[in-house]
Amino acid sequence: MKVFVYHTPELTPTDPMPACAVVIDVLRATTTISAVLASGAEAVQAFSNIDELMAVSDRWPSAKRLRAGERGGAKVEGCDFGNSPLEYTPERVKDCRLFLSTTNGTRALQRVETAPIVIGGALVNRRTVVDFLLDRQPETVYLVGSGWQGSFSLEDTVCAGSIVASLLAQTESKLVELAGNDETIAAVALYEQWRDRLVDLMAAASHGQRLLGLGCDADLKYCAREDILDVLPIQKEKGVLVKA
Ligand code: 3SL
Repeated sequence: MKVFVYHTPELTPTDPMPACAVVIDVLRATTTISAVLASGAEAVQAFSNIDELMAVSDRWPSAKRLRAGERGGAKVEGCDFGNSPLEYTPERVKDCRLFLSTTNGTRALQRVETAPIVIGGALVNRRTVVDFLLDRQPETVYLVGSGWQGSFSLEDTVCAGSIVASLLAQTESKLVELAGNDETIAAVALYEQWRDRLVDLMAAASHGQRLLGLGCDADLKYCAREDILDVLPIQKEKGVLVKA
C-alpha cells in the first residue's frame, strides 16, 4: 500500500484514480456524514450545488427526506439542517436519506467519485478507516483533504496524519515505505506535534476560528475526538454514501 496525502480537491490528481480515496473534512462534512450514518440514516447523498440538491430531493418521499445545506459555516435557508454533527440524533434521522451540500466537503467527494472505492474519513471514525485499509490493502490510497475554498486546512491534514500514524502503529511498515508523497510525511509530523491537543489545533485553524465565531464551540470539541464512532461511510453509487 502507498498512501498519498493531498491538501485540497484541486491538488488531487484524477488520472489515474487511486484504488481507494478517503475524503476528509474534519470541520465538518465527513464528521457529520459519519454521525448521520451512525444515527441510523439510510444514506447521505452529497451535492456541490444547492439547486440540484433541492431538485433531486423533491423526487424523494417527503417522510424519508432531510435536507442539509451549509455555506460559510451557516445553515442554508430552506434546509432542515446545517452541518453540525450534533444535530443528527437517531430520533431525527433514522431510516431517512440526508441530502447534503457543503462548501468544501461535498466538492471533495465529487473530485474522486469515480475511484473504485470512496470512503469518508474523520477523526471520529479514524479506527474504522484504518481497519478497512488494513483489511483491503488497496495498492494506492489518496487521503483527500477538503481544505477551505482551495486552500490548505490544518484539521484535514492532521486527520490524514492520524490515519497514517495509526497504519504505521499497526504494521511493520516504515513511513518512507508507506508514504507516496512528501505531504504524507508532513501530515504525520503535524499529527505527532498536536495529537494530545487536537481541540487546540481545531481552535487555532482558520476554519475553527470561523466556526467559533458562529458559536460552534461544541462542534469543535466533538470533531476533535478520535475513534468515537464505529462507522465507515462508503460510496455505493456516485455521491451516495452508506454505512459499510
Ligand atoms: O466546507 C465544508 O464542507 C463544511 O464542512 C464547512 S462547515 O464546517 O460546515 O462550515
